[in-house]
Amino acid sequence: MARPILVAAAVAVCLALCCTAFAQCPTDDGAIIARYQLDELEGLVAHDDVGGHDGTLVNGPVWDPDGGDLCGGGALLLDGLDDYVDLPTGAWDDFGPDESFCVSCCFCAPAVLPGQPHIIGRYHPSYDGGMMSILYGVDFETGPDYPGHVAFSFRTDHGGAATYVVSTEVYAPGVWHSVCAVRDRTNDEFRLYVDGELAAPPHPDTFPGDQGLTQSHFVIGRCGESGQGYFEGEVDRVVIWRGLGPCPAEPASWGAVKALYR
Ligand SMILES: [Ca+2]
Ligand SMILES: [Ca+2]
Repeated sequence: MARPILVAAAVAVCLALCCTAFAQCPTDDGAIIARYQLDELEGLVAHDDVGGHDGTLVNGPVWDPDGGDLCGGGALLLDGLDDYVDLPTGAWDDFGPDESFCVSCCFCAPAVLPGQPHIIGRYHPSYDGGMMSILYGVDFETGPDYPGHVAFSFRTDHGGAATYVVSTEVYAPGVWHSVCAVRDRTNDEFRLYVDGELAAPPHPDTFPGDQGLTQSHFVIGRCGESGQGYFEGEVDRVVIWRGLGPCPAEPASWGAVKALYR
């Protein structure tokens, strides 16, 4: 009985706080292969206005035409229980072993979330084809937890452990944040940007050069096909780039990264 009230409260918090919050939105530099503005008013389709790889709403996400940050035009509210958006399977989002890619999104959570909430997830139960995630909070099975931190995790199916790039800082709930997660195979490093700034030191990419990111597919709001790690809150403007997107590698251009956000 209390759930609709909580969801309504979450919307109210986001609406009250997010519109006045500092917020940035990635621009469209680079080779975008999919872009979800999440501006729909109704229905079960999240349209990809670049690549046509439309997503499907599952288990009742709610369109919020008045939501969204400076990306504007509305956002999608996920309940943190079972809501997600399934993006299409297929080769459209496969990345070769030496191919760079970038995934960005905007999010606003009603609170610091427990567990391992996935804003973006990509995971196949067999681990075949690798995995990646953008997380608002990390709960490691062993070792310290990082509630309220933003993290980027990645692995191929080579059998080793996943790499986690965890933000140095905690990012407050109730306000919008933008995230860019980059696998840079030119410089062999992973980079994580939050609100237009490098959020952690670049992490070496030591995965073997014979495996990329294949088979699994992107999902908004949970850990890929695992049915775990649901995100609660609003998500806006999910963009997937082939290449470095708006996040070039050279330290001298990190200021330019911020300039690329509006
Ligand atoms: Ca939007
Ligand atoms: Ca639901």
